[in-house]
Amino acid sequence: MKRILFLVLLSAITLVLFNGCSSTDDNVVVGDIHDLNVPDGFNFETTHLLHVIANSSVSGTVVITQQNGAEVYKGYLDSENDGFDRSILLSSDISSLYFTFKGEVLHRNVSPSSDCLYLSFLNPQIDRGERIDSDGDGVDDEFDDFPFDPEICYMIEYPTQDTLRCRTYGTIAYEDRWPAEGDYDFNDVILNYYIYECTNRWSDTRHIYLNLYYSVDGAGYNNGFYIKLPYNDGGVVYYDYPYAEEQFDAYYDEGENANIILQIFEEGHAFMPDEPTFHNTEEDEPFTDPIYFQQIHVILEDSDFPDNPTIADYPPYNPYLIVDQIAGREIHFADYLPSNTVDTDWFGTQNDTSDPASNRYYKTAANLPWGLHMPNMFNHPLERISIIDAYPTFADWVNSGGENYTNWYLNPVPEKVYDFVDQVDDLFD
Ligand SMILES: [Ca+2]
Ligand SMILES: [Ca+2]
Ligand SMILES: [Ca+2]
Ligand SMILES: [Ca+2]
Repeated sequence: MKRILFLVLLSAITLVLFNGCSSTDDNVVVGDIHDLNVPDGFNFETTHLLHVIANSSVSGTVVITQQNGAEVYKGYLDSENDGFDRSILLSSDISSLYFTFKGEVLHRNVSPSSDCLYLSFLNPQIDRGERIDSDGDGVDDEFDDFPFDPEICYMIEYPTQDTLRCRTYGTIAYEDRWPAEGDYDFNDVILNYYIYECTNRWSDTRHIYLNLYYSVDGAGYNNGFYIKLPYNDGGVVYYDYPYAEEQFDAYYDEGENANIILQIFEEGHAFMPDEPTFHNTEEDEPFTDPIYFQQIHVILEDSDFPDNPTIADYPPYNPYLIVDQIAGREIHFADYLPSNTVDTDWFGTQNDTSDPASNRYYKTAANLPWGLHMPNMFNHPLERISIIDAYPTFADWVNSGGENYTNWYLNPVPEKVYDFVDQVDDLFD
């Protein structure tokens, strides 16, 4: 009897050890992107929203910084009215945040699955000398990024500064054969962005400045690029500095929830030289300087931000392609809403499994996307090399539902990616 028990115990221990080993061995080699196990609900997001609720007995500015001191967000804690209550956008590779309020600093660890934080500032330094508020907007000069403009107080940058506290650009990358699957090199169209918003004391956005580069055209199709903003026809939009006026437009979407749409360009090929055929995807071809669209400035007046924001409401908002100038053939990131003028006849055809009735958009049956966003610069895969081959930890990141290898996009196999970041170092300021 004892012997049997011992054997049972031994095999149980062996089983635990074996499983333990195999579950920690998470560098699973996945050779084909179709072999990925994309968890339901995982949409390849490299950023996430964190709802921050903070209180204190006094009012003032809360400054949120990363470990390296780079500022992530600034907003006003109003002790008379609900304190501080905002959802902020975070790069998923940020693991540590500092919240500074009137000299008091609170530290919290965060992960990609953190969605809410409650903070109480119990020891604010009330007497911090003479307070100066030059423009009288209620935010002291010390924290007012626009100390002589009473309409705005804070400047929020997207992406936040990199680890060296330098400005960096985010990357928007597409596969452009939707509703057919492509080769997952994610270099058919790539834009880089640096966007900042200027907000007032109540964190309402009043100005948006968009700095966009059209960096890679590895497409046979002549695609258009658009951005759907979270602001609707409750407000007024003005814009200036449109580059290539004949291509640029800003308008309200049709129908209900008529969000502002920026048409950055209708025909991408018009900006690129005729030769070579593909721009900045093949090593042996000459480099094409990315096209800078000048700074696009959107002025919002009294336009409402959604009460329950989603990630698509934060820069770079909801960017999309219109494929080869075919009206309504839009490509958005996974589960981002299309515009109201999308041609729904494409949904559910070929490899697409979009189903508006179940709020499912722009995913294959295996949950693969047609677009990726990264809050950083990125050396994209060379022509026809799948992202899963170019980035060794991409598969592990996906299989973990985005919890592990959150900076997978910084660690490529050098010979499988285009040497892009170094080449634009001097071009992007
Ligand atoms: Ca002020
Ligand atoms: Ca001000
Ligand atoms: Ca492709
Ligand atoms: Ca390609």
